Amino acid sequence: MVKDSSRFINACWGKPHNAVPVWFMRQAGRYQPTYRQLREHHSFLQMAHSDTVITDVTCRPVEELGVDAAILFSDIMIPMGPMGVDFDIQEHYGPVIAHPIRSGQDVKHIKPLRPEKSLPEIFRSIEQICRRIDPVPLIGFAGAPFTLASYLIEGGPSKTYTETKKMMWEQPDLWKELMKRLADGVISHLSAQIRHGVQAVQIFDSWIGTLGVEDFEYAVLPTMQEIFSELNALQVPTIYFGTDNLALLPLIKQSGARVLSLDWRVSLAEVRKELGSQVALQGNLDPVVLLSSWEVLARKARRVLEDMAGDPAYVFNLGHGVPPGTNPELLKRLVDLVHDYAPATGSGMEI
Ligand code: 1CP
Repeated sequence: MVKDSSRFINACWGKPHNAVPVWFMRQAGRYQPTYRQLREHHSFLQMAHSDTVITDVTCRPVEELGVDAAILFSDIMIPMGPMGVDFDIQEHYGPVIAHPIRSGQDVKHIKPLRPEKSLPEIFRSIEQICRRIDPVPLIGFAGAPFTLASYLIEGGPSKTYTETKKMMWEQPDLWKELMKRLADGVISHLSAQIRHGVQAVQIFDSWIGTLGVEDFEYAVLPTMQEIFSELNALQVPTIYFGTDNLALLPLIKQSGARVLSLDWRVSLAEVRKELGSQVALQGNLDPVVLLSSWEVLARKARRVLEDMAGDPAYVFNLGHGVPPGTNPELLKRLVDLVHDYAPATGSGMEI
């Protein structure tokens, strides 16, 4: 089969292409021996601020696995540093905030982001990556305001999001102000990534599923609509990722994102029926099957592909990130299985 380097972008727009495109969240990370070697000598933050490391770690999955897109090696927390938040990323745990944000004073300290000025290494890397993997596209990303706020307010990973919800309910004006400052940072960061060459952007709202429908509608949706309306004007596909968010999907569709990235708890075929053909879908293999046998993995992957067979507006991915213990060989076989699956047919499709 002829390699179609634009199949990921075409699928985002629902345009014809010659095989189902595939990439993986966390395709750069701990499951790779080369990543673990680099990590032995550098902290995560050192790696995420070195242009040569960012470039190399971002490009490897394209070169080693044959995925249809690269995703920038960075973290949703990286822009928080120049916005005035003191944090660290701890091994096997995640972000830890030195002074969790709880008061009006704390929120006032969150500064506007001037991305090219404060994170020049990221933009140098984007240019290097685009040259190195051309014509394969690079996906830029940012954390969504809600998920970022959950780290800033809780001070780290959380299961209950108690302080976050309390601020949202008890101090709605402060919450709005925090959402606004974070949304401005997201828009500046993603617009700058697009200016420097990324061909699509994904916004990670990993923990949005903790919210009830009413809270999402009033406390988050308007912010997401503003972000996607600004970004859609830049003419690149916009992807909105969340987990455990089935009940929110009709509202999430109203966010304006071009592509919805969903987890394994939903049936993509059902979601397609429910939401219609106005959005593209991405997902949704349970990442834990990567830790099972090839037979189980292949069966579960084919099941996802069957759900979306013949749908041109579909990108294969996991429902969340690649788990650290994954065998890279299995991931490579999975890429081949997706590409060899019956082509995404439809009228006018080149096969
Ligand atoms: O110790 C290490 O080596 C760090 C592990 C690691 C890595 C490889 C962290 C810490 N971040 C990353 C990279 C990363 N983070 C990418 C790279 C690009 C790729 O996908 O290949 C991306 C897109 C992210 C985004 C990110 N960071 C999200 C959204 C996606 C998701 O996984 O839900 C979130 C929630 C974070 C916070 C974060 N950073 C790191 C960890 C372990 C976490 C999660 C902590 C938690 O469970 O709350």
